[in-house]
Amino acid sequence: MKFDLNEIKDPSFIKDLTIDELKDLASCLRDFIIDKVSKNGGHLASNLGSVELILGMHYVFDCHVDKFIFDVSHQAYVHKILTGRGKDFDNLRKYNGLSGFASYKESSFDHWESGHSSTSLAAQAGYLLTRTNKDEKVISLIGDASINNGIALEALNYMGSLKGINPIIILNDNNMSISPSKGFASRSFSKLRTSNLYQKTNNFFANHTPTAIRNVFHRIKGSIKGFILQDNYFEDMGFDYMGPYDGNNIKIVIKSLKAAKKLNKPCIVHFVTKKGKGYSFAENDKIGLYHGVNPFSKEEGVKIDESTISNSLLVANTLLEIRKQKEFSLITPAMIRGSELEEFLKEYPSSLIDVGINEELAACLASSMSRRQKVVLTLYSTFAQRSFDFLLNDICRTNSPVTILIDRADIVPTDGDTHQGIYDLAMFSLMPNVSIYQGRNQSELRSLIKEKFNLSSPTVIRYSKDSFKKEILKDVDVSKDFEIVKEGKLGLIISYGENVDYVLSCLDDNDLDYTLINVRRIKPIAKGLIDYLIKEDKPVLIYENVYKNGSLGEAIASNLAFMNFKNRIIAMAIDDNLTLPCGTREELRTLAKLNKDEIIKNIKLLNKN
Ligand SMILES: Cc1ncc(C[n+]2csc(CCOP(=O)(O)OP(=O)(O)O)c2C)c(N)n1
Repeated sequence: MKFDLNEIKDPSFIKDLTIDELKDLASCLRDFIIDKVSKNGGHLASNLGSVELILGMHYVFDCHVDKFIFDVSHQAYVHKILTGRGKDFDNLRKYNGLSGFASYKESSFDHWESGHSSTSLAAQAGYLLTRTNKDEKVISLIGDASINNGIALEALNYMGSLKGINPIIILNDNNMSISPSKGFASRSFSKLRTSNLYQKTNNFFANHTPTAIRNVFHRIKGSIKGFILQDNYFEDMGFDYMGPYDGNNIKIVIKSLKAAKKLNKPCIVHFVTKKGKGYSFAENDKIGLYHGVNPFSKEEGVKIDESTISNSLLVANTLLEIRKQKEFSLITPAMIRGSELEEFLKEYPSSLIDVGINEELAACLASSMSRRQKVVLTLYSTFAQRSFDFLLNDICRTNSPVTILIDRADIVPTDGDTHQGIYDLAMFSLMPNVSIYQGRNQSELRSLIKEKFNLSSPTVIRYSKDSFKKEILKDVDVSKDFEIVKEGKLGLIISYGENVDYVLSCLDDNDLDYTLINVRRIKPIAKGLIDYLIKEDKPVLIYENVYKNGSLGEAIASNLAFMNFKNRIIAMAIDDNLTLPCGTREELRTLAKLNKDEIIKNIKLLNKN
């Protein structure tokens, strides 16, 4: 049977389908997802792996009454299609297009938007505590890596102790985060998963037996489970545990979800799925290449562009260079793939610590380890927010010499407002003892990492999610905190990172006679910069791609105000309350009034009486 997924307006129709028709629908959904993601990029493997689970949720529960909560919500494409958004997939992750995550704006069937991992169980508790219709079920879908994060475990612990709220948690266990999952719990799942006899018996009973026999099995199952698996921490936390079941078998999924629905107790239904199911390249992927992808050829699979190099890889290569000379530990929270640390892992496996999706743990660990050895911590700007207290209280307050590498800083294209790198500067700006750097290009970035590596205080080095043509890198003298890129008579323009050359091209193309300053140290404000501005005594414009509160512009303006500076100061940054959706960097700069037209407009204002 064929389905036109663009025509689906409401998921209710699936309740009338036979198992064979549901299998056809699953296959159609997979083809559709592979096709659309190959054209637009997006989260591929997680969506392919969870097709039957989400079909099962919509089959067994009623999304008009019940609330579905997707963890991260990177795997919610099937839910989007079934709730009427199939027709919008040509604009997936484009400006004004469909978000790659659940979105309140997009649909009244999306009850939790996060983009950040492991919040679904807390959200589920919130919905259950505020429920007025006692027939409403609240069901969360969470991956095996995300359930091991601190907040997820806190929510489990909390919900397990509550009477009468009966959460249903669907655990989607593919033994993968982006790369293979980490930690004790992952080993414990793996014990559950690989107890083949147990799983096969489970699936057999879920699939074949009438309810009465299944109930008998359910009763004796505890002792089999105890014998084979010894313990199960979900049960210790107050949940009824069901599974593990084959989560890519729609018949089994439906039967087990129906059983969970009837149970009326807090329960976890554990499904084992195949990440990337239905697309052989993704099924065979061991490193997470198909977790999130850029557009690619369906026939050839994802190809790595050898002519360019991302900032992430450049940083990883620089760390390898340093590691060859000097021992240090490198901590990453589940981002071996995103931070391109595969080579580092291969060369120095015992120096690379992957703590799973636990940014708080990563930062706290970095602080204590740094008391005895050199530590580098890599974090995406947006996920660094999760570790705010540990960065502030444990690393910066204590002046611990941790090098913190902030990837995906500044405006981030395509992922939307949950993944922007525009807040970390404000966050670090208020922390004591920390120095914050950014390089104008890859040569500068590499030199900054090498030069600032041995500082005895917390050091942040930011870089964007960008790739550049491969070229021979130069050693740049970064001992000066700022450099004059070009001199002009009418005023002074200050920027940092790749924005320096963005502004430079704007000045050159329009013959604007202004001095351009590349700042390498953002905090404390580059040594000598304020004195230089006072001495020059000209209007100043500061151009950044971060949130205005806590920006360099704000810091320079307040410093100059204290010095009784009389010239005009304009700070171009992202205004309060503006969040940046999906789009190219240029589209987002335009939305934030930070494109070249706006730069020119503001430069003209500098000298206006
Ligand atoms: C706080 C936070 N850290 C990191 C990420 C990046 N991230 C997105 S999905 C993902 C892996 C999730 O693994 P799992 O929960 O097992 O789901 P799967 O994708 O395997 O289905 C990671 C690390 C994130 N979204 N949020």
